[in-house]
Amino acid sequence: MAAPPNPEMDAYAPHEIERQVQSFWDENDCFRARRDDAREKFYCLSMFPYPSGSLHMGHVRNYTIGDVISRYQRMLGKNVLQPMGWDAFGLPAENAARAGGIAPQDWIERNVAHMKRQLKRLGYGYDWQREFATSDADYYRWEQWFFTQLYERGLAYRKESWVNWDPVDETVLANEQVIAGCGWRSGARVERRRIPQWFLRIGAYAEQLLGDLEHLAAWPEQVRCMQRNWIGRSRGLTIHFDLAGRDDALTVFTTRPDTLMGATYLAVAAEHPLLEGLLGDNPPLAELVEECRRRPTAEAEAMTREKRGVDTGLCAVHPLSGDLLPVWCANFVLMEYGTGAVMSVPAHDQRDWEFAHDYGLARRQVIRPADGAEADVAQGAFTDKGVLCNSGPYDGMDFAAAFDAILRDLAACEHGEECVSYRLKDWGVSRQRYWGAPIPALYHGAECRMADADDLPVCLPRQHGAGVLPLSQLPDFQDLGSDGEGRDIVRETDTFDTFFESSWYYARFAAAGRDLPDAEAAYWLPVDCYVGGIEHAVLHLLYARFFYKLMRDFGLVAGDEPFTRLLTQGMVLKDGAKMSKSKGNTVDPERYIEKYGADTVRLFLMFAAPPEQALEWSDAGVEGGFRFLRRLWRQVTRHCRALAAPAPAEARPDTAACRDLRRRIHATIAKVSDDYARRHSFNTAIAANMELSNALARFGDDSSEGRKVRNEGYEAIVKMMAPVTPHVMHCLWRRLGHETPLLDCAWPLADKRALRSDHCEIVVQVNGKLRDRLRLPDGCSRTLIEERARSNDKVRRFLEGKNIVKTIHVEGKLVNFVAH
Ligand code: ANZ
Repeated sequence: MAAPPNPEMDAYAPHEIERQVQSFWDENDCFRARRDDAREKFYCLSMFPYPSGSLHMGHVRNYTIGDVISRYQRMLGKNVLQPMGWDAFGLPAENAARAGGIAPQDWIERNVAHMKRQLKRLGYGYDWQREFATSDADYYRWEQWFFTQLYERGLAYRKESWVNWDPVDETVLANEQVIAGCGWRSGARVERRRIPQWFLRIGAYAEQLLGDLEHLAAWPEQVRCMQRNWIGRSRGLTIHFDLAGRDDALTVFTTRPDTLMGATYLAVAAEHPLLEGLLGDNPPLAELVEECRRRPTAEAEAMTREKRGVDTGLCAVHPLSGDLLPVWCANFVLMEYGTGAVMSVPAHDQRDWEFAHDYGLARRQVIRPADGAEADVAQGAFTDKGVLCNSGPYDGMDFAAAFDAILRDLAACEHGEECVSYRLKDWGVSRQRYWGAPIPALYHGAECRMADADDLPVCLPRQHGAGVLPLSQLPDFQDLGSDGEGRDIVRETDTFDTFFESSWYYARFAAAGRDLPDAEAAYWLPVDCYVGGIEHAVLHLLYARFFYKLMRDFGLVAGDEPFTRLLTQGMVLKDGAKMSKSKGNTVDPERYIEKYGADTVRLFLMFAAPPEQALEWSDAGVEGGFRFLRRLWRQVTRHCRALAAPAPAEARPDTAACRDLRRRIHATIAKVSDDYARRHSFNTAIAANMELSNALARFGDDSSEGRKVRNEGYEAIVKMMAPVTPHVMHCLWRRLGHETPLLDCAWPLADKRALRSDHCEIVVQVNGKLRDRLRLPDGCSRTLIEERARSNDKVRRFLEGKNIVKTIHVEGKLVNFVAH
């Protein structure tokens, strides 16, 4: 039964519609996700936002994609979970507090309230029962507990280490937060400092993190490749060089042991412990060490900076030739990689070549090109792998043979062994900030202990206003009196890197309680589809994978990987440039919602580009989206009104046109289903629906048969557009006479019989060239088809004066005349 036409509802009034439909969803608790072991689950997660103030268009795009996927999966009959929360810790809240005199907690709360209202206005189907902010003590309590467990098992440790220090933000920076020697936020020149820091042993999981990338078939190859490079596995040797006149040895790491006979000096990093006893007698060395201390370690910078070095005065003994090699300190050697020391082979490594050139050090060629050509190492290093020369017993060997032979000989004299090195460093999780989760360690004098489980959470003390201080400057937080043995108890004042919170939030969303393991989390995990920006390709996604493996090894979750499928959405551009606050080219989503409604904004974002590609913002495009919805609204309204009256008695159905239209409807269903399911190609799916709606508008048959087909068409469009523009489609579905909410309707299935045609199209070729197409009823004989093809005007011209020597006939498809 069609709903009675309501004159007031006749114009498309998006705001009114959206308000009503959202209250319907709220009142019926439509998005509450409940575990149901009998049903297949689908966990769709979009990267949760930092509550910085208000949503920008990038968020809106991200969350629309996630919502469309969630609603589509629900129509496929799956039990869907789509949660949302807030990544609330981090510097901006602290900075805002300083600038605005407001407590970080209050600033976050205010922003969360505003952004939540915006998300609701956009109609996203989130299970808000599961909402949390990572700054809730109730949230970080569990991760503090987990950290104590990692510590017990040696997977978290404390070590003095060099850090990049931002003197303005007064914080340690990760290498990738140092850009051209300056802090990424403050722009201040970064300094080097040595302080005790907490680390997680991600290095112990490097091999698994690398190997399991191969199983992530539904991740973009680009992201897997970036992770592979970031982990940076290198197979090589560690070689021990005895130091002349001393008892100790210097160990280097090399991936090119084939060049060992060409090593002419060794070089160590400025932070290498070997230098400690030498600085007093060597002022230039002390000066270089001091200079390096002031510079950040960012790898990219170390590669490009001017090469500087000082002779340490030490000599090393070549383990195979017995030659003495000078030991230098050089600013291009990184303490964090390999062993912090290298054997330098100027003839075959460009950095070594330049350094040797600048400091007048020897060069010795030991590799020549495999094709017999000459390499002029006086002009620059020859860095390819080739054939060994000037290398005594190894002459003539290729890289692989030399690797094995030299390894064998070094192993025999206990001067070397095989070694795999990773570029991936253990993850430094300490931050010297206020607005983060406190690290739950205590110091009894010099002894470090973890807080008892009963004493968790270690809560962040509340601070007000402009004077927000790091925890190390809050005596009340730190000083806990003394223990039974008379030692002072002092609390750790570092807080966790905020990547810590985002490494497991997906598991907390899935859980019924606050802690893992949890039966409900076991049901929902892993995330079936994770949607977010490519900028998280390395750090966040690597840490989250690492955490999942840790949790698995503690028996808290099952499986190896947290995210089965990853969808990285493209950027939103304005006039070709990334839309961003710093560029001042943002458009405010709220303004457009105000003007056109949320459905139009959602439609535009899904229509203007496929999810993975960049999307150019266009006011005309938004306007176009609105016009489409308004037109569809009118069409369906008109159609429903027509249905309310009996079909005119004189109207005879145009059977052929009805059949054509049905074919078109079902062909669209098949195409759109494929676009949604296989390719996430929502833009082409929407385009197909637009074309179908045009075809329906043109279809004039008002017989009862014609109305039936038209109705079938509109119902299909409404269902297929439901994930994208759920509010307006919800209402149109009602108007089409349905009680069951659209949200829970089954996705339409293409009727194979309707797809079948009673005509076929035959391509006609002469000598393989297309000359015409024939439309013929099914069931024509071969002879008749060939006869029609031959007598066709466009074909006849090309056959004139020629002999048909052969006719190739592919049934139902093609006729090709071979004629000379
Ligand atoms: C001798 C040699 C000869 C090297 C040659 C290269 C070419 P990947 O492959 O990226 O792992 N290296 C080792 N530790 C280093 C450190 N702490 N700082 C700077 N450089 C370091 O790089 C391994 C190569 O980088 C090693 O192999 C070493 O130089 C250098 F023709 O050893 B090679």
